[in-house]
Amino acid sequence: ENGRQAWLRYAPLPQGHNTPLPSSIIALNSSTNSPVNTAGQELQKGIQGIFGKHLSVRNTGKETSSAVVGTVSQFQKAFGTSPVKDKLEEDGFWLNVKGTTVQILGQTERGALYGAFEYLSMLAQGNFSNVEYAMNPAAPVRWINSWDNMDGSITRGFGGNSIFFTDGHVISDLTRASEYARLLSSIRINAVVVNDVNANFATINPANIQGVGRIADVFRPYGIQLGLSLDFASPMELGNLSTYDPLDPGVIAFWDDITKQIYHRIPDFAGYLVKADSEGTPGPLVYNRTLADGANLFAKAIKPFGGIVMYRAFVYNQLPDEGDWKADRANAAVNFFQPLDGQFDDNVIVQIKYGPIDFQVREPASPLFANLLETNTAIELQVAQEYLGQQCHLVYLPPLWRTILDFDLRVQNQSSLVRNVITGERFKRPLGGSAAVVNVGLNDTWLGSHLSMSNLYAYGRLAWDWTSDSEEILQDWTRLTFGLDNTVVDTITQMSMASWPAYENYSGNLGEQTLNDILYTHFGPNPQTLDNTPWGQWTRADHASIGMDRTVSNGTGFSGQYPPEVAAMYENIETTPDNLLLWFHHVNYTQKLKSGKTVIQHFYDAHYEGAETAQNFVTMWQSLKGKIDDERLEDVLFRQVFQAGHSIVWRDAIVNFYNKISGIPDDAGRVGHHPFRIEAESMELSGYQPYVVSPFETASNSIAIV
Ligand code: BDP
Repeated sequence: ENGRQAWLRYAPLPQGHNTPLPSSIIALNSSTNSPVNTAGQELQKGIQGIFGKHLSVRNTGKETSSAVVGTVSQFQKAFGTSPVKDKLEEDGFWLNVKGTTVQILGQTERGALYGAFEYLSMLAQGNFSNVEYAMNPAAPVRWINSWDNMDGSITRGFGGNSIFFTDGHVISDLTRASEYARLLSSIRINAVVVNDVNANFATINPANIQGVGRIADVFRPYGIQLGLSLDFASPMELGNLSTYDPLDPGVIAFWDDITKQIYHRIPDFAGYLVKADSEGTPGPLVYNRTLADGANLFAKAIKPFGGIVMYRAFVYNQLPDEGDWKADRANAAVNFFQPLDGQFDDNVIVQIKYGPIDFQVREPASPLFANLLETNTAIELQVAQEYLGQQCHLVYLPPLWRTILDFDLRVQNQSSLVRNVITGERFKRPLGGSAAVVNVGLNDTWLGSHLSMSNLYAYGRLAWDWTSDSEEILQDWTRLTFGLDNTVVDTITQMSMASWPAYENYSGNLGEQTLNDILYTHFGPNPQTLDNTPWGQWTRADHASIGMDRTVSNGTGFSGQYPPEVAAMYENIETTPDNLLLWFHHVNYTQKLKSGKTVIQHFYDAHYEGAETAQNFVTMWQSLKGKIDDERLEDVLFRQVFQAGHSIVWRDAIVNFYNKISGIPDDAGRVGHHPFRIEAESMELSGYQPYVVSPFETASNSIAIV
């Protein structure tokens, strides 16, 4: 149990079973690249694992007492009629289980494969009910963005090196890429962009197009399409042109040609992802062209082949000269993109990070979702826990994601939930959906942590249906990953559901963002970097007050980017929810919250509470000994012990910091007092000297030993 099978273990059921099973599998397409063929193999493998029963896979036969998998039209051809009563959309499927007769039919082959995984997921969880239903996706784009680099490293990768690249080319053994595709198809992901958004032009040289073509080949049987991130300056770097101006005929011809080469090798290529004019990447603004000019350049090249362009809204330049309190990076996306609404081609989707800054522990929903009414949009989430403990901390993310996706932006004073915007439903857009940054690597656990895999599983389930319940998804995942024992399911549920609030409590409260090291690691506490970096993630804390005034009346004007009802809510301290108070307002540490506590006392209490919850995770996890395999038990325990310790590092650094700059004591007398702690400098030291550290909050009493 090293985790490599993730949630597709097909472990034998604990008490055996006596439910009659189909006596054979009929897969209505047997060509090796076909997802229906894959579905047949997967059914065989799953039933073998779960029940120890070997079923043969055929491509014709008698329907009764068989599990038949195929498309609706393949079924009609084979059996004369279709049993499907509901409308199926692209990628949708129909599952009909009547005792030993099972029909799994997709609108497309990919949908049929999804249906097979759905049936297997039921069986693996011991659910033998008769069912009959159709399922359709919330949106056509359910993508993953890998931030893998050609040298084999992964940007913000915490689970080993790339499963796709090494040394400037595609790796020869693509076994892991194929296993990854299997996992992803079981959660109904339909495309993976394989290279980092900070793209390398070499990815699209002729040899590498052949290489990524091999990745597409191993993805294809699982219904996963391949996408690529582009370097906007490739016409210069790779094509030897003197410009990359998006309106230049030579540049247009360059991209037409590259696109042709890609489709020649990968006929089902999904599309491009573009990060331009952002954090130093080249883009159309260099030539005084608009971001729409940039996006449409690729859209036109790829349109004849049916591909799409995901153009990222993560573009910002509002970095202040010192003292410029109006500057606010949060304003950038709307400032850049809103004036271009209606100018993007129909096969462009603007891909928007969930909040206006950058994957922080708490952000308001990006107001850009409310400002693009004639443009396709998608939400960008991050399974990679870049700012959220980097897979060394348990942080179950769906509750955070749902907070954003369920937020009502009240565009034109009508219900406008973010999830209904991105699916295209609210503004009647033809395309939309989501992308998640996922950092799987060569580690057997994929993400470096067994428990973090619940985030990947849940992302797929939510991208298919944003109304799915975070806790139910988690419980399905737990049963599939760790077995059916109720104590195991309850314990992992309790830990996971408490984990995002705990992390927020010990890492940064009241909309302050994650107070971590923003300059380099994005990991441990470093509250001072937030106001001393060029990245624009500010707390604006001084000795008396804290928070960033983003009101229209006094601040940066950000709150005015929301439609009137929401803008009015955030403009006013009284109506701003406590958990975003310091995101929108600059207040005294003594400001009273709705809870009745002061801001500073809330900081102290929350940090102690969050760290205490993380301590409890250790004992909760230890209680599972004997109920799950030792290998994964020990591996997770190691991480939980780390999290417990690191949460104390977090707690003490942040409370010491605010205690010192505000000078306001903790009502409960905890800050600075650690009755059970033996300070290193108080010990008898041999060969060590006390040392005053800087920044002061990184050691208790500011003293370490060296
Ligand atoms: C930041 C990451 C950086 C990414 C950037 C992005 O630290 O590595 O390139 O986001 O999303 O959070 O483009």
